[in-house]
Amino acid sequence: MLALKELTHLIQDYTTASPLNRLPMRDGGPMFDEPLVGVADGYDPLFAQYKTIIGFFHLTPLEIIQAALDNGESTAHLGLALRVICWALPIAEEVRLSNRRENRGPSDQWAYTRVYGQDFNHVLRSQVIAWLQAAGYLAVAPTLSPLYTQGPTVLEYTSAWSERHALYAAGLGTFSLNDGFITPRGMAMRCGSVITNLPLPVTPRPYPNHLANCLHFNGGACDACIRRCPAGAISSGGHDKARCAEYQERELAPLRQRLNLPIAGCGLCQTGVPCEDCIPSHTLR
Ligand code: B12
Ligand code: SF4
Ligand code: SF4
Repeated sequence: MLALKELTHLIQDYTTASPLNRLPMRDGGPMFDEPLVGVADGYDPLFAQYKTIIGFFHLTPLEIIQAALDNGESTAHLGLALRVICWALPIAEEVRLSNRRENRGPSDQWAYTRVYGQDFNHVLRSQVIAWLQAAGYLAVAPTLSPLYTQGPTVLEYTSAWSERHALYAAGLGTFSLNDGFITPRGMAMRCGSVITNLPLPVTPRPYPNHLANCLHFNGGACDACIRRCPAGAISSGGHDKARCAEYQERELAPLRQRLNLPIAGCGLCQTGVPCEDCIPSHTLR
């Protein structure tokens, strides 16, 4: 049986070695450092709560894996276990440093990581599925499932499977003032997940609440991301998603055209801030 340690090494080694995890520039370095890996119990009551916290359209791991089985088959196929394998891909230093220097929109490296990094993340999802299936287990990546939707078809600026909420369940970090997810390797990261019936040990959730890693909520009086946001989309009241999305759509159009990218993300609130590459409360103690 595939053990968690073995699977973690497979994910980490694959990320480190993959030529797809490289910036598409001359002598381009890696987009992501070695990933963090965690495992949530697919039956954790949190997933049912997400139907209230996020919306009724948000799917549970059981709903996703059931839909992947032939219609009418029972969940006896699952055996006793239902697990959500989650990872965070910390954005590499070169990319983060380049974005730190910007103040109106992303660096070229950050913009490439949004698109090519997400392509790599999809390849990693498929690879994790292949390893699990080769070991004889069921495996589905929620965001590759036909059930997955995002944007106006569910509710504007949300989705039927929030990767960050899965990571929260797996103990990989917490949310923050600006909505970004802060892992032990910081907020500058992309993330993914795969649901399986491989009975892996569930990783502990060490954080007292869903905002614990953000200095703003634990005595640090931090407003760094408020000051970093060129759109004025972050305030002490939180993150204005519409303002953030509209800014990216409107102001990043010339950059998208110049780099020939279908989409670009600004990410200034994720770089040049105390939570960029660590849990800030821990470093300030
Ligand atoms: C829609 C979307 C957007 C929208 C809305 C973002 C949002 N905050 O939801 C827009 C276009 C604005 C956006 C922008 C960006 N995005 Co985006 N986006 C998504 C997408 C497709 C879905 C997000 C979703 O479903 N959200 C659900 C809502 C409900 O989440 P929420 O409002 O943040 O959650 C709050 C509540 O749940 C609340 N809460 C209240 N009570 C409770 C109780 C409990 C127990 C818990 C757990 C939570 C909770 O806490 C949360 C924070 O306030 C995901 C991919 C995916 N499928 O997950 C990527 C994703 C969230 N985006 C990502 C990134 C990188 C970005 C950008 C940095 C752009 C870029 N690439 O440079 C910016 C960052 C903006 C920001 N400050 O958040 C990453 C996250 C990285 C990170 N460190 O958090 C994701 C996960 C993509 C990926 N696969 O890695 N994005
Ligand atoms: S910059 Fe400060 S306030 Fe903003 S998310 Fe990070 S720790 Fe929280
Ligand atoms: S909130 Fe949106 S617009 Fe503001 S810095 Fe973050 S990604 Fe950029």
